[in-house]
Amino acid sequence: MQNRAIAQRFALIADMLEIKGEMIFRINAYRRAARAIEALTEDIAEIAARGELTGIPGIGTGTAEKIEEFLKTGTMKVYEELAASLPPGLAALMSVPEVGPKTALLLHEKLGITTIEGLEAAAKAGKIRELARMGAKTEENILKGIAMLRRSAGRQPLGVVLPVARELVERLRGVAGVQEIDVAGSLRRMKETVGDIDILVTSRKPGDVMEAFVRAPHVAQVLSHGPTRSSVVLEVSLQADMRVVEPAAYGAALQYFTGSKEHNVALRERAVRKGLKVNEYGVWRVKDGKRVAGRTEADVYRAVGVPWIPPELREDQGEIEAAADGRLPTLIELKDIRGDLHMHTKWSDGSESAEAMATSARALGYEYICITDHSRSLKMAGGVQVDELREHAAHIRRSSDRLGIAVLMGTECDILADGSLDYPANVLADLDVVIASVHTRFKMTREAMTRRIIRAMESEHVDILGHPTGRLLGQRDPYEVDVEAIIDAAARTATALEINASPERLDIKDTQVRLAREHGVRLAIGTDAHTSAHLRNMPLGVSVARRGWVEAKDVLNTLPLPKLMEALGRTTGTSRRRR
Ligand code: DGT
Ligand code: CA
Ligand code: CA
Ligand code: ZN
Repeated sequence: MQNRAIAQRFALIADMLEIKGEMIFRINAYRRAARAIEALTEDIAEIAARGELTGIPGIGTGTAEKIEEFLKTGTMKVYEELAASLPPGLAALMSVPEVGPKTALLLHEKLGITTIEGLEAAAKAGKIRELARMGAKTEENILKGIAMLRRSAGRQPLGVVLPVARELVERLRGVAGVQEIDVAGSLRRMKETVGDIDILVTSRKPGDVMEAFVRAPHVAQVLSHGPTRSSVVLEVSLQADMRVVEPAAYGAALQYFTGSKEHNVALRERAVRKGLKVNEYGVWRVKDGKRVAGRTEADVYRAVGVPWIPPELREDQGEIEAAADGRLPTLIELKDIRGDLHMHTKWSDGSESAEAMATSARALGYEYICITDHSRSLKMAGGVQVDELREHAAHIRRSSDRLGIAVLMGTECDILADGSLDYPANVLADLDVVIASVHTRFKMTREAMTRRIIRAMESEHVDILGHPTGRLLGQRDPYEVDVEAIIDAAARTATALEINASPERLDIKDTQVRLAREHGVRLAIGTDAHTSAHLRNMPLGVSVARRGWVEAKDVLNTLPLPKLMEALGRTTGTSRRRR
């Protein structure tokens, strides 16, 4: 699939246009197109072959032509021309999280920097602070950005890896002779970033499935090709290993290679105390060397005296003790989710209408959704003015009945620098759901940021704190904030904390989710969809919840609509609040 390559190309074009000071609408057209393509689950070449490119929300005739051109020629003329007109190395500089197009150009023009190493040296030598609008703080942030870039090197976000791995596994499942096949490792545990993909298989014809593996689409390089083990590098710059194991040991191998390593160590210690030995071939009785389990994973756990433990919990965080005591949580599942409470439409920076989002959400089987566009001060994201918001609400109330799904009216209201909200109280009081989020002024002190957010949560109108730490996976660290204080405040003010399911956020993260749950804080899982394809990211949010030991009852949007309204302090959908 060339989806990713095309999306990246569009994002680069947008950055280059920005450097050249092009019109904002032109830049945004490319950014929107890049996002739309990232969100596709289907191969863009197939959509193009059907002549349906402009049917993708966010793709216009101009960007559709560029896609066709890329599919035909492997490049885009506009890209080549822009790249030729700009100094080399700018793209590398822009890959540093703190460096945008304007800064990259400035660094290049004033200091002649063309590489990340050069940038690092200049920051360390204190040369960047001498430039206009830059300071010691900027240098520090650039160094942090470079460190983050290096830290994340070699690991990929779950949301990027999951679709690629699924496609690969489904293809291999279809190979004649294959009996069982699963992913193991961090991917099966749904960890937020994945270092490599581990695949296990049982097959009557191991040679055939190995052959299919090394020849699969999206394999960029074959590292090794053996009878029972092969390794490849995929186009997403990630290694994938596949092992063929005998059926009698499949469960043991799956358990072993799912990890985590720490979980396995703890499980083995428990086994030793029972006179057992666990390895990737089975569970063995020490006194007579007899294999007592290995066929299934459940057998392996049972032999050690505990029930099967969901992979998301296998991090040696007390799950083995909880399992032994019968205290494992009944983890939330995707089917428990009854609606999505966080999404954007054309009214702000989304690409589709509220009706289109509703129709897609209904197809996912949801009972309700809430439209939460950006509030007025967020100009760059098309923030909605008060009178527009009232019109939108009236529009939704009029059209809600014929959509076959309850459409609630809400907002993702900006938390201003002092912790006040971006709409007056009487406007917020008329909405069904108020998400409050920080989108500006990320670089406050920890104390000021914590105070700012807690003040917003103390507003009686705020129901959910959106993407509470502001991080972007592998791109931007969380802002400085006291998450424990936020959790305490959430408990005290009955504000739900969001698990933002957008693949680039996953915010708050698993360990924070667990802490929140232990403090009795309610969670809300929202996709923050900017196009209907993003609504399908809900499973990513559910996996974060599961890794945080969350049950269905801990999550706001598992409630049926009347109960949701009650929890939000409203009587019926689209009515005024009572509290
Ligand atoms: P990753 O790939 O870095 O995201 O993380 P994992 O957990 O997938 O780690 P990986 O791919 O190195 O190994 C897969 C699993 O194999 C790991 O979760 C547990 C198991 N494993 C690997 N090496 C060892 C080891 O030295 N001891 C034990 N007990 N298990 C291991
Ligand atoms: Ca792995
Ligand atoms: Ca591995
Ligand atoms: Zn937001």
